Amino acid sequence: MASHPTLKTTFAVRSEATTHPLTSYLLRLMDLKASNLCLSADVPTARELLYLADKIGPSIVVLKTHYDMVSGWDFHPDTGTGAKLASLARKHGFLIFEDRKFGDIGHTVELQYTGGSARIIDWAHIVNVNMVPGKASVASLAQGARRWLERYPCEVKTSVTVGTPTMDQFEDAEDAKDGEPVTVNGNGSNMMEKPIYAGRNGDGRKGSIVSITTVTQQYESAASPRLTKTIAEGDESLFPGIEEAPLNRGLLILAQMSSEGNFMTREYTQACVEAAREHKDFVMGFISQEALNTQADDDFIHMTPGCQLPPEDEDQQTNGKVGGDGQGQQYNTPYKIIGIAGSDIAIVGRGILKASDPVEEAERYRSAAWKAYTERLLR
Ligand code: S5P
Repeated sequence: MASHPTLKTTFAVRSEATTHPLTSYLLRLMDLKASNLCLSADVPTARELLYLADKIGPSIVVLKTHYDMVSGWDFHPDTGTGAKLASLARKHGFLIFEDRKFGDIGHTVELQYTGGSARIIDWAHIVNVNMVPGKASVASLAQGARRWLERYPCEVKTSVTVGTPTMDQFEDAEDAKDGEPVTVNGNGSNMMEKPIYAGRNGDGRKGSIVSITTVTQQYESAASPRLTKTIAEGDESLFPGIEEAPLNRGLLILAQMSSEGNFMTREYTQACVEAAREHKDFVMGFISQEALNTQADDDFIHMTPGCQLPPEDEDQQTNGKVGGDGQGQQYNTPYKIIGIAGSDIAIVGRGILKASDPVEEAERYRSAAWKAYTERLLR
């Protein structure tokens, strides 16, 4: 690991220096939560994923998903699993990183990122790319994110609810014909109600309303105050002390891997760094095993998987390597990854997920990774 000023600079100061809005936000979140931990939530069902995100959310700054290993994933854009994760992310203050490792030609990866049933870009703040096909995949993902952001201000969010009417709705709908829409609200959102009557009385007057279908259309602007508003105290659905994450999306380039005998050469890693420098407005940094900032103005963030702690009574400092999983995965301690190799965020999956108390274990990892960072600053 080459020596670089970012290794000795606090996350708070780095958050002010970086030009990437999402990197800046993440660094502030890290400082606020005293956490540089990412949970790799590799669980088989959507129910477990949402449960873990809610329970472990307070300890982490990034939640990493593999949506394609999750059964029961609900693809509904407004009420599905992605949307639910996004609301837990707002509640606990973490970013969602879909570990999709896009690895195809540019045109294909752009469509995989922005389209399909999963519509990854809608709910994942961060994704990553396996750059083996070449730098064009990075350029195409950047283009996809740019186009998505440009479309966003005009996007109409439509939600439909069906329910029994309230007194107000009853009065509003009094004069309407059966099934005919009535506009009842015009302040920025359009709300249309279609009253359905049980039948007509003998005198030609309408019978009682049995259901009201409410169609709400909201136009969310990128310049909306939602983005700059500091979260009001007492609102439990929003993490206090910081505004909501910006809409800007971010990319991590898979520059090095944790698996034994992988084929990522030094030349490949160097090409990843060059691609990152060419797309600084979109690339946040790397999935790597060490810090890769070398030029004076490099301010990339590094996230490192292959992380486990030895059992509680063992000294992690004398034991940088902690074995593997028998399937090629290799593990190092947070001390080695953050303190020695200079990475910023430790990614932990089974080390936490397989513990008898994953919530408590996540705190043990958070505290070890944070200690490794604070000690690195002083060393
Ligand atoms: O080099 C890598 C890159 C990644 S993103 N090695 C990895 O293990 N990962 C991912 O990190 C992997 O796909 C898995 O989701 C997680 C590690 O999980 P763990 O259970 O071994 O901690």
